[in-house]
Order: sequence, then C-alpha cells, then structure tokens
Amino acid sequence: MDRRRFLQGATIASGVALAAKGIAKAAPATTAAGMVPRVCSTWDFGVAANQAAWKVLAAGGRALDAVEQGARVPEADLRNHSVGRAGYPDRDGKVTLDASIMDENGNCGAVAAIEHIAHPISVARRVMERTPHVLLVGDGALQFAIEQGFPREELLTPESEKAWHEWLKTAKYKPVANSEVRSYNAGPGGTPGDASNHDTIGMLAIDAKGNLSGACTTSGMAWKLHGRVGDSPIIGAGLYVDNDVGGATSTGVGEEVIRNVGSFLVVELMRQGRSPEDACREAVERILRKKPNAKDLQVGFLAMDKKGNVGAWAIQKGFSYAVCDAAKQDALIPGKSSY
Ligand code: SD4
Repeated sequence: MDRRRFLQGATIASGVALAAKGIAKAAPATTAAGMVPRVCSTWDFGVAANQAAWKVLAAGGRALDAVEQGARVPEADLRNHSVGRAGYPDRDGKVTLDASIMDENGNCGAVAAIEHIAHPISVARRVMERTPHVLLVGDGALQFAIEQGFPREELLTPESEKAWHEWLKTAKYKPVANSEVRSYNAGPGGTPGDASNHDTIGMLAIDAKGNLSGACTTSGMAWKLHGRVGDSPIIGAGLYVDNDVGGATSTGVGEEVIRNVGSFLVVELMRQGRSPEDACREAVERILRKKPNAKDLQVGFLAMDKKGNVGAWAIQKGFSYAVCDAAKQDALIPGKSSY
C-alpha cells in the first residue's frame, strides 16, 4: 500500500508542479474553510525556499509536497554551507547530512549522518512512505537512498574543502551564533573562515485544506565529530507537527534542542493555548533555565498554529525567518530573542 500511496503522491506532485507554472499568484488568500495557505522557514535563505514551496501551495497542492520542494532549494544552493550539497564537513572532512519530514497524519521519516546524497529531505520522505521505519542512519540510509534511485555524489565542494583546511589549522570546535547568515550574504567566494558552523532550514506549511506539514534539513554543526547527529532528524526535537494544533521546528545548537525535546515542547505549549511566538519563547527560556550558559549559544524556534499564525523566538539576536502567503511572497522577519 505504501508504494501505491507513494505513486499517487508522485502523480499529484507532478500535476501540482505543472499547474504551479501558470497560476502561482492565483492562490486563495483564504479558503472556504477560512484557512490561509502559508509557508514559513528559518533564516534568510528561507525566502527562496518559501517561494518554491509557495508554487505548490498556490496551485492547491499539499503542504507535504510544498515543504519537500521548499527544502530542496537550500539543499541545492552552493552558497549555503549549512544545508545539503556544499555543506561544511565534519572534522574528518566528510559531509554528513540530517533531515526529517512530517505530514498531517502524523507520518514521519528521517535520515541522519547520510553521506553522498544531495537531497536528504527526499530520502526522508521515502523512509516515511516506503518503509515501516522512521529513521535510517549512516551507511544504511545511503544504501536505501541508492536503492531508491538517488544518485551517489561528492558533496564536498572545493570551497567547503578550503574552509575545512582553514579550520584544521586550529581545529577548535566552538559553535558560532548565526554564522550562516554572514556566510550566505558573502555569496560565492565569500570568506569561508567567517562561516564556521551551522544553520538549518526548518520549514512549516499549511495548505488550502488546512493541513500542516514540516521539513527540516541540515549539514549540522560544521567540524562536528564524525557520526554526530543533531536535532534536525530527531522527530520531536528539530521538527514536530500535530495537525490538530500546529507545527514547530528549530535551528541552532541541536544538543540543547534534543535535551529539551524542543519542537514537541513548542507544539504542546500551543496545545495549552499559547500563541506560536509565546510557545517558542517559553521553549527557549526553558533551555536557558536548565542551562544558563546556553545564553552564549544560539537556538531558535519557529512555529505555525492550526490557523496559519506564525511566531518565533531565539536565544540571541540575529535569527531571522521568512513567511510567504498570497499577500506577500518574500517577507523576511527578524526573530525576537531573549538576549
Ligand atoms: C544541528 N540544529 O545539527 C542543527 C544545526 C543548526 O543553526 O540548525 N544550526 O544541531
């Protein structure tokens, strides 16, 4: 059945892609059910990712297809050293990627520490739709991806390799807050030494039927120990969606998010009546209460509730998130923060 459902999904997705070409702007601002199709995602690079997702939503497509298509944009972007191809490697020079996806029915799939596959978000979706499992890791995830027809590729670009060699000169591991914003703005040929560490794309969408889905994909913390897995592929930590309540995703130092099961916490706080922003703030403050010196790190949460309201909160200034709907397709919003 999984195969049948997947094939149906593929047919719908390609129909959506065709339809999207012509009518992206014709999307309803609200649907008959009063729902507002909308997509949001973390960091500046979320703007371009949202626009790809919006094409799916604008054509009446499913939020799940939207977040997959959106997440694939930074995965393919060579200027982005924290997601997908061109992601900075671990301390051994290996690019290992983490990704997760979750749909409106509570189905989820993830891959962790996968090498040589440029679009881990799509492998995560295959794990969800074609296996009885939730998470595949390392060589097993790569083997599954190859069996599924994903090409095996070298993901370490000359620029990333150069940055790694620079890092090896001191080989200090110290996560830097908001690093990717600086490196991304530097563009191709920008100073790689400036862009030490991280920044994930987490994306949440609500479609015209009022269904929510989310995706999260990253190369994790640059220069990490080989085999280190962050929050992004851990359902409940880096991503969580409950179609009755809302969804949440995170970016920043994954260890702090995992310790507090951050995204699940944000959704549960929304279930208790908190707004998305308030829920994100409380999750950040819980991290800070449990570990006050986490104030020197960055963690940001982004949430969307069942009505499509979006909110975010981060430990430190510098976090940003992008929101896209029928009214405005390129909004970039500075995240509020505790410090
Ligand atoms: C991780 N949360 O692997 C990811 C990295 C990240 O902003 O988002 N950095 O811990």
